[in-house]
Amino acid sequence: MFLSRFLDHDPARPALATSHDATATAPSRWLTYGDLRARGESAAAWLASEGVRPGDIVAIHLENSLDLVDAHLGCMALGAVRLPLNPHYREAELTPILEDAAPCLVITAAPERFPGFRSFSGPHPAAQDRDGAPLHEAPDQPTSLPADRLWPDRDLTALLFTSGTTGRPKGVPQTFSMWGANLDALATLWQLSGDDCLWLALPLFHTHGLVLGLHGTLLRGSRAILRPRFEPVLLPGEVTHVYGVPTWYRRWLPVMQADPEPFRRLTLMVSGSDGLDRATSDAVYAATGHRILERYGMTETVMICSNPGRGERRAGTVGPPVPGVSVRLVDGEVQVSGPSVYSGYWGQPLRVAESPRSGSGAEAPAWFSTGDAGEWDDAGYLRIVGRKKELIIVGGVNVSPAEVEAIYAGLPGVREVGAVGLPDDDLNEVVGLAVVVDGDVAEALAAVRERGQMLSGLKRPRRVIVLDALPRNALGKLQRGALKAAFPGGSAPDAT
Ligand code: MCA
Ligand code: AMP
Repeated sequence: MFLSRFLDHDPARPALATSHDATATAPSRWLTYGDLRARGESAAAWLASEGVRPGDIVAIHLENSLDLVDAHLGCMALGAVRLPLNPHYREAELTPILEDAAPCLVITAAPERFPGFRSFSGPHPAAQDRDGAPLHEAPDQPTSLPADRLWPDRDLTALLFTSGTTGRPKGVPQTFSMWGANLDALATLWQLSGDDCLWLALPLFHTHGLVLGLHGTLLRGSRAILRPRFEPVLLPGEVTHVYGVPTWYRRWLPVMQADPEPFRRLTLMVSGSDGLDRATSDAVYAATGHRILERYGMTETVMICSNPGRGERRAGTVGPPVPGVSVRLVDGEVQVSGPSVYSGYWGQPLRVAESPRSGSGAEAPAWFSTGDAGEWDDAGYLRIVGRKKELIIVGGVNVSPAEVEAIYAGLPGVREVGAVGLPDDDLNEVVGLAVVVDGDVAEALAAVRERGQMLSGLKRPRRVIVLDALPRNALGKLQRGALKAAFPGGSAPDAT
């Protein structure tokens, strides 16, 4: 159903452009739906020739690019399960994911980073250069599979790893059925149409970019301009929609204020993945006349709540529940149920089987606890007021304090460390690290700095302080609120 809707679009319809030129006013070439289908089938033939079978897990370790899209389409056409990997990740961050998911193949531009894995670095037969011209012909490669082996109807389509609070990332199986109803509900709520053109600079290894951005576009038959990464540039005239994180809008603000026209003519600006501050929302509104649409979701649930496309958007709230999703607050914690909620972490027992069911009867929902603290306003819009889970969100990227702390375990000269999120005007939060030193402070701090290189940039501590001891309660549990307050300019103690 999900795939057939993509396959049924008019093959001549423009679908995707990749733009590497930040100043380009319009993409030089659009790939059509027919092109994407052909590229997917060609990539599937290549994957099959590499021994990949339907249901196998294929890791995709590439920056946003046409190669990346080809890899996704190829897996979809063959029925393989995609494992998107964050190319910023260092070895220590990739290892647990590779151990848990055990992909049969890694598609990467850096095969030396995957010793022990069968990886592929060159362009496969469908790969093309930046302007869409073929990079090479591969007459020896099979270029097609029989039609009955293509685009199989398999529900499990991707594994997205998300920061676990234990420090070990957890794989969330993603199914087309989780995505379908949710994306359709959002399309109605946001008044999306096949004529939209999305500026897609979100990384395609998260739900936000992959599911809402790429798959939302392909499902509706609209268009996207894929960018390698976010830069606060003026938008090409064709763009109608932007999905971004709060950091983007703050970085864009001076550009919008200097030249608001390209932003005024947009139809929709969406912010999610973290809370958007009122000042940025108001400043964007003043500059462009657009009230940014805030919505709230998770890898485990797709989108939970959203402000409407038409109707009142309330800044500082994430809106009412998305149609089809049930949301309740239990002791202030947001809980969710519905068809878009995942059914269990990869390699762990099914969540439904172990969750207490509320109500009675087989139809009663199993509620998923998000770890986010919320409250309803008088119009039934949800406000996210904090987190009950130990999580730091840096520029929309989740960072588990436990994962950061584990990196420093056993470091000579360092007795213990504690990681917290500190407020940041650009990234919302950055990681702060408190260190208890054994011996020479300068040496210990140099070692801490060096060890930090084992983490990707956004997870790396930006502020480091030395303390005599970490604040702990009588049971020895780290008091993260008190630890935050120990940083100069740190925030007051909170629930974490
Ligand atoms: C950049 N770095 C990263 C990432 N991006 N590290 C880990 N993960 C990343 N995603 C590293 C770079 O390698 C660099 O390291 C350092 O951070 C600073 O890079 P810089 O180029 O300055 O960063 P940037 O390009 O300015 O990126 C910041 C950004 C971008 C614009 C905020 O990360 C971004 O677009 N984030 C969106 C994230 C997102 O899509 N989140 C959705 C997940 P070094 O110093 O070593 O060079 S949440 C989700 O999906 C749920 C469902 C939801 O609700 O949306
Ligand atoms: P992830 O696990 O990467 O999908 O991140 C999901 C988490 O991001 C949620 O549990 C929230 O803590 C946070 N989040 C997503 N959207 C919002 C939002 N609009 N406001 C506040 N937090 C958000």
